[in-house]
Amino acid sequence: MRVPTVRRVNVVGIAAIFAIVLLGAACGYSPSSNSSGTTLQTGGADAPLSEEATAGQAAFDQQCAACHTIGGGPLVGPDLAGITDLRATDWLHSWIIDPAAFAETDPDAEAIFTGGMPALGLSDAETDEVIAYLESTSEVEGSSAAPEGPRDLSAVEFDEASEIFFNRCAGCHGTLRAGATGPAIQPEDRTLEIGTTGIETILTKGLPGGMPAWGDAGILTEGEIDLLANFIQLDPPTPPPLDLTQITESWNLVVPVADRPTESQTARDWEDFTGVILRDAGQVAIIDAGTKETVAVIDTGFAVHILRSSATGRYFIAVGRDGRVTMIDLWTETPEIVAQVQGCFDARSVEASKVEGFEDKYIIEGCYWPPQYVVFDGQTLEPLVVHDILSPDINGKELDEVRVAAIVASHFDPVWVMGLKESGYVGIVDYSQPDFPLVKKIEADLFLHDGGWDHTGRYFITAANAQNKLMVIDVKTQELVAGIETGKVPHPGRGANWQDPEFGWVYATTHIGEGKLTLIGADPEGNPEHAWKVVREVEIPGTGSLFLKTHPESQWVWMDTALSNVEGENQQACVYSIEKMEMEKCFQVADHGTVVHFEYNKAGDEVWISVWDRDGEVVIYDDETLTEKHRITGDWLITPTGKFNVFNTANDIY
Ligand code: DHE
Repeated sequence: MRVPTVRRVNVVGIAAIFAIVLLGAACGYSPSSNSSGTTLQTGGADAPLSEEATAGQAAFDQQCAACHTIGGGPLVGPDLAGITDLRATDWLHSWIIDPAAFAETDPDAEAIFTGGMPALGLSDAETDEVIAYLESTSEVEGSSAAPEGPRDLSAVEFDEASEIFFNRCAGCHGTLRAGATGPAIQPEDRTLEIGTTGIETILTKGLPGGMPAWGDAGILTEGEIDLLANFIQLDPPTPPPLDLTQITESWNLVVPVADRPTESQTARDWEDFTGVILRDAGQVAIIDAGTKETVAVIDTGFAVHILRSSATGRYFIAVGRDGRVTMIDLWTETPEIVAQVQGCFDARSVEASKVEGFEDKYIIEGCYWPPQYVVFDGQTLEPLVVHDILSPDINGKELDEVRVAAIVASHFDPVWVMGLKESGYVGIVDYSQPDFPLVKKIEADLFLHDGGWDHTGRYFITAANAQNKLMVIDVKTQELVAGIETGKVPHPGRGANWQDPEFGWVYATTHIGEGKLTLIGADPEGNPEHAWKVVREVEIPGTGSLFLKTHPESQWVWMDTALSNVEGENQQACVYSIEKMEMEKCFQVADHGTVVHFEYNKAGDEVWISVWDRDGEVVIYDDETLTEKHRITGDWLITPTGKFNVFNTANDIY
């Protein structure tokens, strides 16, 4: 029997982050279940199992045991002891094959379907084997003990657990655990009901829908899992605020402007430098895309997330998960840090002022925590202002946490445009006004995440990924123009723009939750009948992708299959042909790690790809022939993720 495999993460973060998106859809958690226990048991009948039941047991252990026990009490899903006495075989079959679809046709299924249990992808035969195994356990009695609640944590343990939560969980579940990309995991609505054993099992084994197996992957120790399992059943600590005075205290002007060169000191083409994030090393490598030489490896701080370029390209600005912003000067002989500051405790986005007259003048940082944005001087990072962004969401629901997601800078107006994740608004900050106010909040949809410009730079397109939509904002008129369903959890990165032979200009995204490239018409003037509608859907192997990229000079669109749950499939890249309007090919980039994120060189004739692993690589392909041209390796190349070419990033070429 073929049992679909659940790939385990091997680098900190990958599915750790994105696939966790699907955690909410991972298991059939039945809140009405009242039988519970403390021991994890996945079987129990003494009689020898039939061949069918034996195969079913293997499938159960692999696909179901993270959520269900048989006689051990509920985990995320109910204890399945005696389930075959309760439900007919046909009923169970339909439920296991696709609970959501079954719930639409069967009232009993509808009554218990919480949206939690996913279709596991089992064939009819495999499903029958699982049912045969469940039948073989029909003598086992369910446990009725109450879930084991949390133990008291000492102050030291609580602090340690808070830190683990912040590093591993807060990105998806929110600092206050109210959910966003992942589901809410607050004590009252989830974790107390699951109990310590259940949570430990989930943290160790992951969930079929994508929650990473932190324990099995060797990322969290048993001790850390114990701490975390108890911690998330206790009320979350209120994270501290960070005001302008504190931010200013963190400011370190390493090289004053007067001491910096007034023209470039390097003989290299610094506009063709590519910054490579070395995520777990807390570093950024600067590589000369022309010679492929590593020009500098710079310590920037904890889990650097992205780089952006100042308008002229002279400065790289890095932002890390610790909220630290680092400014790197590329005009010195060797690139070096000229200023650093911490505007948030947790952050993912940073951007520069880009409109004419404001080049290299200001920098904005969007915080995950506290709910605020901070504006800095664009030469020194001196903090200028902090603005609170906490507000009710677009439906009027009061919130305790609103995170700044993607930020883009207009090339036409002195504004930054940013997704306000939990509240579902897109905010517009006018940096030509004193005090850098949030001048407009446009209703979009909930849980805004990443996004970028259309080919004209007039429309900001951002994923409301919990709604499976791309939202289109006309930044000129400051209005929402469309919300388009594209597939399961769209994840455009900044997206990709090109001219489709049939539909003219399009913008595209791949998806975290399914193997699909979706193109939407993005030419409201030339092709109004197709504008902001899905015009093409192309299947990608695997079950999820993170990033895609193209270039005005290219005839290809590159994308990863990083979230595939098929062994090895996460190590390939796929290339879509713009001319042929179909997938050209997918091929293996590495035999280790996870292949992720694409960037072009300045000329647009090479594509750079990261192999995200402790033994990381950056693999460079000739964009015309699609053949490998160069492979950068080395002990220092630890967990490369995002790559940002100076010219392309400063000019928003994607
Ligand atoms: Fe990212 C962009 C948030 C996990 C690599 N990521 C972004 C942006 C946001 C974001 C809001 C858009 C920034 C902008 O344009 O201003 N990312 C988050 C998360 O909340 C999430 C899901 C969980 C977390 O805890 O961080 C997350 N991101 C990841 C990863 O696991 C990745 C693959 C590796 C890493 O760094 O941890 C990752 N994110 C990236 C990259 C970009 C990015 C490379 C920029 C793409 C681009 O081409 O611009």
